[in-house]
Amino acid sequence: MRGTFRSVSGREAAALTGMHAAWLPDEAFRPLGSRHTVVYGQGLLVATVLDEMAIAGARHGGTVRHGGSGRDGTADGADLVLAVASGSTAGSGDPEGFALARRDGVTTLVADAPAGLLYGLYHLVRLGEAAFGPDRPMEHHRPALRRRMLDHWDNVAVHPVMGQVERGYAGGSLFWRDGAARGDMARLRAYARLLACVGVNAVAVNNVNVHATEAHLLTDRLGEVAAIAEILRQYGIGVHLSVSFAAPMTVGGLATADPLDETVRDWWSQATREVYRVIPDFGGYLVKADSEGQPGPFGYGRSHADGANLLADALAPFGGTVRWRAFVYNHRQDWRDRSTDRARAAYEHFAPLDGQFRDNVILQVKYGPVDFQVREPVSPVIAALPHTRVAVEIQATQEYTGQQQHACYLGPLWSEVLRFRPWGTDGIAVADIVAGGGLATVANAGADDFWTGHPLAQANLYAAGRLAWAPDADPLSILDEWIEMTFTPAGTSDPDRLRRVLHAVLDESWLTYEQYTAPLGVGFMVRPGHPYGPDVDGYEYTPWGTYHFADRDGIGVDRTRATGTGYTGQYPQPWADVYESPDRCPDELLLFFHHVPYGHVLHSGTTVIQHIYDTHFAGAERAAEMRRQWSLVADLVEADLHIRVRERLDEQVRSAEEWRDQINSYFYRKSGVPDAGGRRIP
Ligand code: GCV
Repeated sequence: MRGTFRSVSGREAAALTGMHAAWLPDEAFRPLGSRHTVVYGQGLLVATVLDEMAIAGARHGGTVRHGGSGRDGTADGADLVLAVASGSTAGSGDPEGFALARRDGVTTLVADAPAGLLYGLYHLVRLGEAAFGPDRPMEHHRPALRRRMLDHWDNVAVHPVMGQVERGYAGGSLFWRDGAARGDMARLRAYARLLACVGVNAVAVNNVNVHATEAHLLTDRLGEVAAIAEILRQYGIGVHLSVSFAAPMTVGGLATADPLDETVRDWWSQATREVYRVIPDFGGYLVKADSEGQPGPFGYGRSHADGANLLADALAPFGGTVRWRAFVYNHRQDWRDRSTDRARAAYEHFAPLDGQFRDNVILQVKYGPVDFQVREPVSPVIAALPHTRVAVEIQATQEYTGQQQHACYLGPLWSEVLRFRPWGTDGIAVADIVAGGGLATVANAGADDFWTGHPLAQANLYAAGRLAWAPDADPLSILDEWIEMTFTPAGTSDPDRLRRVLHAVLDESWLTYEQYTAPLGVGFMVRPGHPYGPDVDGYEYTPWGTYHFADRDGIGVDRTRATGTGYTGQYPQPWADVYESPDRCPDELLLFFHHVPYGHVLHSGTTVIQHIYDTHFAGAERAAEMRRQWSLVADLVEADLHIRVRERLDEQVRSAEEWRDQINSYFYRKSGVPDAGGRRIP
């Protein structure tokens, strides 16, 4: 018996015209699709596995047979067995895990539950022919992080300032268009499949800034969310909604949203009951409260624990989770006020609340204390709430890292964050702390034909999923995987050249971006509002709390306990002392923690001012070299993809030169110190 072909109906295929494959092109399925496969198990996700295999088989000459619900039959001449084994011979002990072995010419993948079978299938695709070579001893696989989420900052109605997708650089939204559901289910399915392939199991379908239209997704527009859930469910992905704390008033007509008010508690209970009636496997709520103008419990003199617990209590009977964001700070700061430090805010708000949150609350913390900069220290909040489930939030949408105009592979940055050990080398890593809360990634995909605007930005989406599954994976190996799964180099006339060039463009692109933008962890220096391109003083005299304090003598923010804002004291040892000391502080974070003279000598042996000049000249040169490299593969990738990347690299080179010249000129004029290399500074 074959699975029903749900994946491609004629109408849906037509809707996909013009869209480019991301990872998982047809070719990637050849090794599996040319085999004789038997699938055991039942349920929605097993049907998805059967679909995948049936389509691959039809394309590549193999066969697929559904062997029934239990694995009591034999392989029966099959050379690939995919089985859900209840009672677990798989032994991964995890509904998302699987075991894999090869013996006597048969590759066998066994999962405890259907989700594991689906993830195992994509694992086999990644292995390709290697899954069908010599015998393989049994290997067990399971995700390190339970919750692997994508947060879409998509608006339903086009926002007058932020547009269809807040900080979106990939065309429109995959979910919404001009106030209505987009309704492009074929594309949604294709997207869900890409996400399942990298292990994503949760998606929030609307922006954390919940505007008037979007507030109704919770109530009278719930059906539109259910339609999305219907597709995502087929790939093991649970739908979440961003909700407004003021919903009881704005959509419920109550006079208050006070979390301790009984009518408010009843309202949330009723609304949530209805959500689960319509979407029984609904994941939960995501909340941005008391932040950048969003309503929250402070308005009623209540704490964030009161606020989060209100929603947690409404969700608990149904097994749902509330993800409460820790991104809370005063965005109306007086720049003259040197006692307020935005970096301190999240810790000050949330650390004292440890132990007060319900079990189904996850505190979602941005990886750095400020805002997704190219370089920040890891947020001390992650280590400050031992009795609270914590998730770390990263940003695939490149708001501050080149807005998908610049190639900037962020896998190495995220890997550093996940491996960071807040208590020093003998302590546990961030990835261990967030094992239960997980990784939440602000999404970077949209309605763009290449999914992510810059086709190479797909690598960030891919890496976000894979790092959530395996936080200790080498980000460059993940890049290898993405290259193989996306470009199938073996099918081109020069696989090695293609692989080499993609690595040459992407491997160090994060560090290159860091080189030509704000130096040594000081951050920002971008145009206010959109924040693209250089503007050294753009944020300096604004209320946003993001300052560099450059004057004629030096630069940087003194966040020490001895003479500064005291932020270093939010870290446990050894970091509290390492960051406190300008001599021990890592070079790349020096200006985040210290205000130093331009002549301060870094560990690298160069002065701060010379470092600024050197890195900015080098960064712009490296951008030019990325463009040169890309020109070497015009014959190896699709023409329109090559052109799109080339255009973006042209912009990257232009922008990097602009950054170089503005930053170098600014600091030359401030300091009066000439470049030791005698290079031209305009
Ligand atoms: C969704 C930054 C962005 C905002 C974003 C906010 C957040 O400030 O510029 O667009 O709002 O982060 O993470 O909530």
